[in-house]
Amino acid sequence: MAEKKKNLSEYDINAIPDATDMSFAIIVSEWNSEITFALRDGALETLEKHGVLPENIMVKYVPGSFELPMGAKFAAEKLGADAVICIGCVIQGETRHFEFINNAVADGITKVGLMTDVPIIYGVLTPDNMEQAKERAGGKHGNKGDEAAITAIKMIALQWDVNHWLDDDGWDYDHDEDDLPFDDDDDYDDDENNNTHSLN
Ligand code: DLZ
Repeated sequence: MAEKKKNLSEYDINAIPDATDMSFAIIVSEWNSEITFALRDGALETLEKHGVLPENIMVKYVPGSFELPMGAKFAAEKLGADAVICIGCVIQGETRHFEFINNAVADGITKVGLMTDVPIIYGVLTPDNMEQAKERAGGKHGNKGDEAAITAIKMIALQWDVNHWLDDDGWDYDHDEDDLPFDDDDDYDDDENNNTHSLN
C-alpha cells in the first residue's frame, strides 16, 4: 500500500530546480480568505525561498474559486508569466454547490493550461470543514500553497527542458545521451537525476 504522507510541505529542497529566472502569477480566490490568503503567503514564501525575485511574482484576486480558470486565462494570456498558480478553498456544505464548483474549477484549470501552453497549477483545498482547511493552510498538515509553488517551479523546468531538446526542425535526434535525464535502461532507481520524492 502506498505510504500515506501527512505534511504537504515536506520535500527535498535539493531536488527542486533553480527558479531564479522564472516568473509567476498567483490568482487568489477571495472566498474563505482566511484560508486562501494563508495559502498565498505559503506560495510566496516558497517561491522566494527558491530564488524567485519579488518583481517576477504577480498576485491577482478573483471573487471565488469558480472564477479561478478565467483569472488564470487572463494571467496566462496577458501577464506573460511562466506559470500561473490558482489558490482557492471550497468547503463542503449542505448544498451541491461544492460539487458543481469543484468540478468546474478542476476542469477549467486543466483546460486553460492545455489551451495556453502555460502550466496552470491547482492550489485549491476541498476540505469537509474549516478545521481541515486550517490544518492544510499552515497547520499540522503544512501549507498547500508551498506544494503549489513547488509544482509550478517543476512544471516550468520541465517545459524549458523539453523546449531545449528541440531544435528548429523539431526533435533533435542527434542529441547526446549525456543530455538525457535518464539512462536508456529500465532501471530508474540508480539514475542520478531520478526524481523520486513526492510532495503529498
Ligand atoms: C457560491 C460559493 C459557495 C457556496 N461556496 C464557495 C466556497 O466554498 N469557496 C469558493 O471559493 N467559492 C464559493 N462560492 C463562490 C463561487 O466560487 C463563485 O464566486 C460564485 O458562484 C460567483 O460565480
